[in-house]
Amino acid sequence: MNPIDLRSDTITQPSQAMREFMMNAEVGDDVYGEDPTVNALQNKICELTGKEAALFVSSGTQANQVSLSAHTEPGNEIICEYRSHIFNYESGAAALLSGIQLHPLISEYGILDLEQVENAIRPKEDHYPKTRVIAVENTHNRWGGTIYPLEEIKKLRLLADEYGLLMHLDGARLWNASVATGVSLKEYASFFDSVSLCFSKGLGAPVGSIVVGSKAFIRRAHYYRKAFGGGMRQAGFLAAAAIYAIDHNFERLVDDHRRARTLAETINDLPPFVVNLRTVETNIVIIDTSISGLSAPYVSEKLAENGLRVSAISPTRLRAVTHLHFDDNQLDKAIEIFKSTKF
Ligand code: TLP
Repeated sequence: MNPIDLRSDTITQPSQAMREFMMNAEVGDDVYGEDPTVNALQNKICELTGKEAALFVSSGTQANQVSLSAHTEPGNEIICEYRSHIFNYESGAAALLSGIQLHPLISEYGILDLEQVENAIRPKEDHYPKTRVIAVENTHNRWGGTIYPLEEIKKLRLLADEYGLLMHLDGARLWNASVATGVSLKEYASFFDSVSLCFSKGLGAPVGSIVVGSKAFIRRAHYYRKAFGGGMRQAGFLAAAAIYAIDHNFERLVDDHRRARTLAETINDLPPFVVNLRTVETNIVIIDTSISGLSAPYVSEKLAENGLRVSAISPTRLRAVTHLHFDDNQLDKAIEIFKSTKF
């Protein structure tokens, strides 16, 4: 039997219907701006987010990094959250590619404290780096798929405006936040200068992300995409998968959220493991193994032996992510494996 794979929502395979849609895509050279399917995707996302312009890119990391480059000059500083993807999981790219530094702030659930942010904004004096951008993540991966409340985003925007700062949203899973809250992508995006979105997470496309913002911002992002080696040619095959994914797999994210909730509640009731249910707002479940005295890598190895794959994201924390291929049947099996595994 194939193992149940909850390491990430990135592991899904394109369905037959998605493959056929990809295969039939009209394509052209996107470096010349001549791929009709890439252009159609970019227009579709502009409509969905209410932004002037969009740029299809190869990955969520590239979407974030072209955005940061387009917003900054070397030596600038970005305020972000300490568990954020741009700080932890992008291979030091902000320093490597843009020559900027990140100023991470400790938070609860990925939601920045306004006073802390205000204190982190540098005085305009030559000893200091220039603070340029406030970056937030919604949903927040390492915090367990938490949603950044719209009211907090609004307050942050007011603060950013007061200090003349830009705002970037790592919205790799903004789809999940939108489906869970009913807040449209457009409404979320309206508070940001740039937003990145991924097609290869819960939406189930094989490759691809996009970044949106003003025309002037996207012009700069376009330069950096090329400079970072991200200019793709007949990329319409991939853009077609993204179009298909939005049309077929966006609304169904509620099912992933429901299954994550059930999984979280069940695991939390099993004596050796703890899930902070406050964090389970979308499709990610973080399981704390510390009370059991067992390490997360050990627990993950034991589960894998019994056919369930999850990732150990720290010595005492496991991550399980629900997705397109994880149905109710698999949910029952996953719970059974958790209950029956001898740790
Ligand atoms: N996250 C991946 C890993 O990198 C951890 C995952 O399995 O969840 N922003 C956020 C919030 C993300 O979670 C990710 C991917 C990215 C950006 C980067 O996307 P890719 O992997 O396409 O570069």
